[in-house]
Amino acid sequence: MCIDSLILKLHEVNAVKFGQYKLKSGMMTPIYIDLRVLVSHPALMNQVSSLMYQRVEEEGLQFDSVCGVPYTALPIATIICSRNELPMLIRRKEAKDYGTRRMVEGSYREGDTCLIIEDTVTTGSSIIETSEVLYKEGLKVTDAIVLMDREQGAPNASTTKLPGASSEFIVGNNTFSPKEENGNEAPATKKPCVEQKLELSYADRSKLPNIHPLASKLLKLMEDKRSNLCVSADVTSSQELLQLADSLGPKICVLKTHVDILEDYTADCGQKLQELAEKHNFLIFEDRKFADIGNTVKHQYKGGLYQISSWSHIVNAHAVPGPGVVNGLSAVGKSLGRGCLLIAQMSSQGSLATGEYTQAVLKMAEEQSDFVIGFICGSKVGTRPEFIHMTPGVQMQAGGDGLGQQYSTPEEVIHTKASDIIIVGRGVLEAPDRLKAAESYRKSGWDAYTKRLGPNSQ
Ligand code: 5BU
Repeated sequence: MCIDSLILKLHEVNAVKFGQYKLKSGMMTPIYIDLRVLVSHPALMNQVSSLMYQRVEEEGLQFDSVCGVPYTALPIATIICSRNELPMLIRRKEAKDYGTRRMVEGSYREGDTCLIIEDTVTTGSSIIETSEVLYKEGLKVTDAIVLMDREQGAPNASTTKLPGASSEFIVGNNTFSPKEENGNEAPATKKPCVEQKLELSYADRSKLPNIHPLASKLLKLMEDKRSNLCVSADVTSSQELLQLADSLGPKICVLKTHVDILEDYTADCGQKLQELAEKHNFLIFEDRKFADIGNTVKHQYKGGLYQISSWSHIVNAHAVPGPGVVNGLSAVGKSLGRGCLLIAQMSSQGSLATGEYTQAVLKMAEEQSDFVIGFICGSKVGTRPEFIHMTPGVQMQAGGDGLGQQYSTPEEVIHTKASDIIIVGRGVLEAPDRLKAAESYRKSGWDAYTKRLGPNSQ
């Protein structure tokens, strides 16, 4: 079967429609593609699977196993593997919680190669995400076969390798110009090879068209200062806090505070913190963890003793109350250019913020991305490169503190778990030389980031 007749069939079952549609990213597209309905049309499923496998054979692709990007491509991969007796792997979709739950099911050995099957690509982010998960399990992803490419790739797309790939990333795909609604036949085209940048740098991400201005500013200053270190300044005197901010300022991208543990807070402290943030080009993040109804958090954010919104660029919130908590904070902070991190996971042992809860937090963030700039999490949980992932529970040695805190190393957090920013408290505060410790955390975090970007990074 040729690609033209397949498209007509997809059109018949409403898997492909033509018109003007808005994508989740806000981008407009003339083609609406939703291949999730395919599972209800077994003959079409078989045809799609055959066509995709035909392409695998034409390209002469070599691999040890096949992995479908969940969920839509999963049954397609299953059919391909069943018919051709190929070993398959299943990538778990749920975000990885703290701990060591397996993210890839099936039998494989370190260094095995894997072919990815995907139904539709817009920016390629889900392929990248799946290949990152496989890579972290020791697998090499060399190729991906995609049924449809919208050709609306991420900005600044350029060549790079999949993590662990032994050859350039080849998406063997069939792009097409649809038969237009006016009946004019537009020729179907075949495009054998698309190369996409898989890991955007902080600088690339700061320039994304839909990024929140505060997230953009943060990513830019991280690149400029070569720092993905946030120091958690958990001290109890204002003087010590300001002195820390001034001495560690050049090393950090964010200074995190718990203003309510200060014994002597006055408005002057907030003012001086802001001046130091300007002087050393970092952002202030008050780790307030708002978790009440919208109307209450509005007051807690703006008023009271601390007037947090007047001096803190970033705050965070639990998603437990529902979207109202973000609406309340946004009512105060949005016009001030502030941003909020949603707590998607916590570093403490036995945390309830896992699995479906984490997924619900991601959804809430997507729906409120005019104020939410990212997440507190243990590992990268969302795929939108506009969101910033910040991870607490970081020390040079993995372990714990006896009160439930669990530590991972900067390398694990930034390289293995693909988070963006390490949050370090006692690792710096309890060191004999805080400045030296901050520099060594900055360097570890930055080295892990450049390693993650790989040899093709600018
Ligand atoms: P530590 O000294 O590096 O363990 O300090 C970690 C800081 O991060 C501390 O201020 C905590 O309140 C904060 N934190 C955390 O540890 N884990 C979480 O999940 C969140 C915040 Br949210």
